[in-house]
Amino acid sequence: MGRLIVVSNRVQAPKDASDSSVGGLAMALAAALRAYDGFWFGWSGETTEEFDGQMNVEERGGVTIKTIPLEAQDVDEYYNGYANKTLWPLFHHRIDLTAYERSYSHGYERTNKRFAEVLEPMLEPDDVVWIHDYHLIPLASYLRKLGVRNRIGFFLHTPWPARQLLVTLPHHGQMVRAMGAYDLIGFHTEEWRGLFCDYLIEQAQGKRLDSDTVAASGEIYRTGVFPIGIDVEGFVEGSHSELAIRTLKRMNKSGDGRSMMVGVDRLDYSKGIEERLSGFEQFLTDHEEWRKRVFLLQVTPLSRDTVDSYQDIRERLEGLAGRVNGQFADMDWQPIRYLNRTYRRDQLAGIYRASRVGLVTALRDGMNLVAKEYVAAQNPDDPGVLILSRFTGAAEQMTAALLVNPYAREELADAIYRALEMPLEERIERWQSLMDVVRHTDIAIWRDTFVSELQATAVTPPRFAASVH
Ligand code: GDG
Repeated sequence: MGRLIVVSNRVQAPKDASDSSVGGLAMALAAALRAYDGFWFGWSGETTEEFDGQMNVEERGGVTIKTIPLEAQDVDEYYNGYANKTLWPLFHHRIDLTAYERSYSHGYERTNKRFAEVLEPMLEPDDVVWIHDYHLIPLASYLRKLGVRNRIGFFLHTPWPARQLLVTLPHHGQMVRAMGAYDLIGFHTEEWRGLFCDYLIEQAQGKRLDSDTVAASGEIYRTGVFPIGIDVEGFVEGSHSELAIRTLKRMNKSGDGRSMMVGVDRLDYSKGIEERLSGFEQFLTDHEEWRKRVFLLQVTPLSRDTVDSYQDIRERLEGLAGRVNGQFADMDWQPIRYLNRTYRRDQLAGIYRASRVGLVTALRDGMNLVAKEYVAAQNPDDPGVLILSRFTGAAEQMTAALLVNPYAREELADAIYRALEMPLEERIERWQSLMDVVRHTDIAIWRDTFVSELQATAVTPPRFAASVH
């Protein structure tokens, strides 16, 4: 195949193969770009007064990165606005937090159009273009209008919302029609794909052509399910690194024989951290015998902290953690260690391995990689137990976890009790089955399957250029 061109809002290429400052996704895409000799295009993260067409080009760890700055108004309306205040909450079923501002949608279209105008002249006829995530949904439609005929694929990292919620978005029809410009649209799960097809069939009077394909509004939508995974070997190796072992020892020492539970999430209202703390509070209320014998380490790096709803959730979490600690702590024990900081990947692996229970209680999550990392970091002879929300994409595959409804405080409390009391034999059995899933859906499989399916699609006929307005 020709070159692979990856496009995402932010570009996070690693310095080299051992760079642990970036996530597994960035590592995997960088590896693909090295193999296919393409480049990675996106926003530099910088703001400029007026965009003058100037692009930054650099080589990082064998990958070519091409980025552009955005004007302050674009950052405000496209990134903070439409992406993070409109689409993110809507796609996570939070229409109560969704902002429907016309200026945001204009900024979103304007920025996508700009991305297309900068990208188009750099494309060669055999290039395959892979666009990522909700920031860039209409990008292919703008590329088609500029005459691009290359194969273009899209992967959504978030859930797709239920039709009844999506119709609250002004111009939802226009957004979905623009997706007809893609040759392949990928989701993490059958559930998200099903909701997308349901919209096409019920709302846009579409016709199912086969299990993957729907015709609607004069377009053909080819969909696929590609569950993302982690770099399993890298993570397992990381969990044996010197730093991980040191971290494990440090945690065991500071735990002083108590069982540790862990939560690792960006500070985001979709991650169900409040519900998790409430479930833990309920557990401590129900099981006096466990007080002082267990604690929860909640690692929560701040994210999107210029957005109001993120400041609100931050305040609520601080209040809740303080309240639970105030109520239950003693001079030599505190039930919740709540941290707003990040750790290196190997340190995280050590923390996961030291934890008797991993808590993933998202209220809605495209996949959730923490669930997979937690499993990969465990000691096979004495593994911890994963408690996993039914509302994550990961729950579709990781059925050997203790699956919970995080909205139900008492159910969560019961699951914590069950996890802490679980006999070794059952822990090993569940872990083996989870580890099989994690291994069989790793990040390289995800990436290669998507790229080869995209490559195998028929070349887009020039229909789209005329049909989008
Ligand atoms: C989106 C979708 C989908 C967290 N704290 C630290 C740290 N992290 C890393 C974790 C994990 C990653 O961040 C978070 O990934 P998730 O998948 O859990 O969630 P999102 O950030 O919301 O990701 C999600 C994903 O895209 C991929 O498609 O699964 O559903 O929302 O890798 O380890 N990493 C380090 N230090 C930290 O303190 N190094």
